[in-house]
Amino acid sequence: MSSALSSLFQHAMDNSNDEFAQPSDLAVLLNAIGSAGKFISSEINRAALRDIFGSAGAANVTGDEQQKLDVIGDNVVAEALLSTGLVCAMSSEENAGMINCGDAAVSGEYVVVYDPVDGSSNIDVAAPIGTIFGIYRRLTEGVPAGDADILRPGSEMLAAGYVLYGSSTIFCYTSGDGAHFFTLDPTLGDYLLTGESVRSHGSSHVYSANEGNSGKWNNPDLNWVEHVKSEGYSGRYIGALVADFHRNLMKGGIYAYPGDKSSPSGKLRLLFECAPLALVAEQAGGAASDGKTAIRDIEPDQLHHRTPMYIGNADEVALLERFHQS
Ligand code: AFP
Repeated sequence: MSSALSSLFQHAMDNSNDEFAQPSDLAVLLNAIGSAGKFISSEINRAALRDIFGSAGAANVTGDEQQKLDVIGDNVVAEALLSTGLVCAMSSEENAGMINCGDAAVSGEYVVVYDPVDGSSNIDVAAPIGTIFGIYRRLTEGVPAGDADILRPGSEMLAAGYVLYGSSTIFCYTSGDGAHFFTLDPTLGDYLLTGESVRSHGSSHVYSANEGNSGKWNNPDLNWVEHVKSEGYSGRYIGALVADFHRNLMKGGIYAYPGDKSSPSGKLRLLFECAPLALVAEQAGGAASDGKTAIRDIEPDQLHHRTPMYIGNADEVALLERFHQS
């Protein structure tokens, strides 16, 4: 059993299961992401001092302006994962196609999808951002991993989580047996257990949405938001999914990013953002839906597949779905 000061690595060693090729693989993969997270955390803390604020001067594949830290974070996570030799395929929000995994494309057992710096428009104003990841076991054998290994629903994910860079740095993971939280002790340089099998907070009448877009929303979402406001809900919107999600998990609430008249599939990316957080939400007793279908049941048709998402307290997600039923 984990003690109160269990490290991330030790905890992951104890939480492996038969779906991993080797008992230590989960710990090795999470340790790699955690190491990248420490580096990103340190870079963020000193971003203004090191002139790594602001735009990298290009847009990513889905048209979002890339920040310098998006590029740094993307490379750091990829390098950390490649160094494990366990990863046969990777894809991130910042890359159009799969990332080259070299020899491990044939021999590696795992596929990792990630958003290295979620909410990157928050960087320049020292507001919270995060890294999101999901891990699958590969399907193919003896050939370089390809689309069949990576274009899969979240229901097939073995593990997922995020690193939140806020007033402290939090590492969250699930391997299908609860959602566990660790806090980075900057003095020790280690993530220490601060919440095991955490349960999503009960409803506390909070919604997180970019209501500035409501002029383009469809009736189900307009009716829902009018309803929650008439019930006296509070609005809380940080503008970084990881931070909004984490806040609502701990304090109760629902995050909503609907599709709308100009973007029917919304903004969020299924593989890099939605499916991993949906697994965490479900493991904490919450839920995630596109309004009708559970997020983890959606089959991606491309790496950058977008979907509307409503995620958080299960009762709040069920209420939202009732507005989408007709
Ligand atoms: P980036 O990862 O490109 O910074 O996008 C962040 C994000 O996908 C998600 O974290 C936010 O909740 C959402 O965008 C904010 O979008 P709006 O600015 O449209 O509210």
